Amino acid sequence: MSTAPSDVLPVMDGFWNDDLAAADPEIAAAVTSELARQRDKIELIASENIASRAVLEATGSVFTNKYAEGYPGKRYYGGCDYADQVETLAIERAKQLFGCNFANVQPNSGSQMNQAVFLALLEPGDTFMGLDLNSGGHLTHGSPVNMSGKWFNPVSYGVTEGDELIDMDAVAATAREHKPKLIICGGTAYSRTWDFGAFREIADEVGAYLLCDMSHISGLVAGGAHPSPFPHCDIVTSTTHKSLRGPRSGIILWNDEKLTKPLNMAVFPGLQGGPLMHVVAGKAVAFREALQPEFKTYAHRIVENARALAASLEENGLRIVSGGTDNHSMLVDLTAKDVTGKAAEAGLDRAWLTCNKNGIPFDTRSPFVTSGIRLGTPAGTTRGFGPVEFRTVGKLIAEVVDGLSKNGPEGDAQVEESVRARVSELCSAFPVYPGM
Ligand code: DSN
Repeated sequence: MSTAPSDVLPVMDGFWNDDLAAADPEIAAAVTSELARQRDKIELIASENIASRAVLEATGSVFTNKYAEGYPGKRYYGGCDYADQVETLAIERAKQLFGCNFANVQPNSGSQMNQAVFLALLEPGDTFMGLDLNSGGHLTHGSPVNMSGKWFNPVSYGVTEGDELIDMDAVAATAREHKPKLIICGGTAYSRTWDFGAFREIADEVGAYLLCDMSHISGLVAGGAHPSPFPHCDIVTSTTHKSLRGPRSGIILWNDEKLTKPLNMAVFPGLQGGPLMHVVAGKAVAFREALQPEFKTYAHRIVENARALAASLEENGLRIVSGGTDNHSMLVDLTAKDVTGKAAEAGLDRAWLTCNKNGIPFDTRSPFVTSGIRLGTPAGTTRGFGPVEFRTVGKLIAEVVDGLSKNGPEGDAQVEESVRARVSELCSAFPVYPGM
């Protein structure tokens, strides 16, 4: 057999050597622009963060190439020695971080981790309870447009109109009436402490499984800045890219061995094929980071910063839903300013403050318009902002909103220019990915 090189190249020129800029200038330009955006604007989207270089490197690693269907030690493919190492490390670190007995680190996303719980515990048509989307719940907790709401029977609970807090008596009454098989606690726009013990009592009374989707607060739980859903909850799910500051992905955690087979089987082969091993590697790195003592400081700082931001917004004339925050996030009600969430998101973006429009409880506007914005402090805290900087951010937001209130959706260009300059000063003082 000839060992002479073929005269037909099996790969295109530069395949082994070119970096992205050489191989694909258009995508490289978009990546460079996105880096500049993350550097130059203040990220206030409560579900976003700035992952470490190490997380990015692991997530962009050669594990991209590897199929590893199955679980460590029981794979359907050869060559999984290092994949097994990575996944085992991720599992062990997740268990240590959250103080539980079992972890599945394969879900590709938040939606898939929650779908896996449904597949493991429920039959189509079964009744479950979750926080209403309009009260800060998540699409996968029973929205009529999501599979959870189409294939199952969701019964929602919400916040009360007076104090905008979850009324646990109402949760108990709804559970007694509908006898759900599963109760979900956790949400995407609820800024108060979750009383997991109270949910446990209700779940026990009606014989329901209790799931906490702690996606938004998992970094706070890891760092001891929010009570843990364990031991109260049967199953805990979390995305890994929010306050936990890992790659975009999901995990499932539990304590009872009886749940191991149904949950693992639901993830693979129930819903997914080969796990994204490069992302599992990124998760392992993020869990290691979150196990360091500095992460506790980070988690507490997120909450301290959120309180400073909420206080500053209130002092500058903006209403915070439920009167404040206990976690990383807050909803700002713009009704009194006669400004929509849509206009505020656009105006703040022009001033280099990035956030998302968000419905407030009992909002009369559509989800595409809304009467509020949602703000969060995890990303700003990662770049080094403290309460002083977040107080300034609150003032800058109020200035932009006042411009919108006076002038309508086009806002006040002078004010927005002046805010942009002060945002730039803050961003330069707290650089993101220096040296990248
Ligand atoms: N889209 C996420 C959030 O922003 O909260 C939840 O999936």
